[in-house]
Amino acid sequence: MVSCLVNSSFILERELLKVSVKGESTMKESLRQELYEMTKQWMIEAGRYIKKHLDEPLHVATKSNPNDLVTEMDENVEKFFVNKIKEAYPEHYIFGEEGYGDEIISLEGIVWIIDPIDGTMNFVHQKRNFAISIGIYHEGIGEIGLIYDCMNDTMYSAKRGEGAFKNDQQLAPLKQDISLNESILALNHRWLCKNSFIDEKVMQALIKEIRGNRSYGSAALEFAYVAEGIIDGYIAMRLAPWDIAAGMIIVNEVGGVTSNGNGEAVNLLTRNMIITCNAVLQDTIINDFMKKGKK
Ligand code: 2AM
Ligand code: CA
Repeated sequence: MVSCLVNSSFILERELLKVSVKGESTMKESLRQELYEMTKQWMIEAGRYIKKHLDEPLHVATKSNPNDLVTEMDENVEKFFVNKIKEAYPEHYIFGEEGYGDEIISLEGIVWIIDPIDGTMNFVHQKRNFAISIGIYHEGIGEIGLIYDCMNDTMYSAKRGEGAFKNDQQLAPLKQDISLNESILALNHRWLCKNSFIDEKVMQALIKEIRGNRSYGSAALEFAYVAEGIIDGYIAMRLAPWDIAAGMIIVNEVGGVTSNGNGEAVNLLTRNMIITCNAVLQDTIINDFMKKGKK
């Protein structure tokens, strides 16, 4: 827990570095394929471990606020990946939520961005609706995105430039012409209550415009559902790099876009306001709502 707090304060002080899910990369294809296959196997193994120990009593602690939970399962799963990665690829860097990886100050080299359990509150309260999320970046370019919903044995995956998949099924490109009043958006209640980032009345107007809203409580799964096309967009007020690193790569592979609330590239070394959806919805939501309501 302490290391996580240290982690959060460090990243706020770090130099800004814009990242990309596009562009040219020099990662060798053979290495990328190896990382992709091996990481999927490790995630399935970690999922088996989680399911095996699911009914054991948990010690639940809090981090940045009383609703920001961490359990020994979050820590054990992160340690599992750190051990595997450090043994197989000692030259790679690891940026993990629970702080067992490295102190990351830039995205140079190969950086694994790991959330061992995304949706810890769901894990604790529901024992479902959580996921393991791993994004692998090379020189700041997202190469591999993997989100594993172990309770449903569903793996969302993508390699840059090769499409996105739900298990073995390739995901269709996002519809680009969907209007706001036909859209389902994922967001949580914070947008609609008084808060320090945005005028809640402006966001209430957005809710009145859309067809429906959902809140799943796992940013990684919300990205995966955008990629799958079962929701049309997801907005979140403050997400950490590990919440979004894999999802950005997967959404990009179906023609979606991810940015901060100003429409700028996300900074993967700090927390960001996040919007992920198709480019037309992004333009409307940012210009007609987020920018208008910004405090
Ligand atoms: P986590 O479960 O890995 O902490 C919940 O709405 C979503 O927001 C989850 O994906 C959760 O990730 C993420 N989140 C990011 N920062 C959070 C915080 N400070 N408190 C609670 N959830 C947070
Ligand atoms: Ca987590």
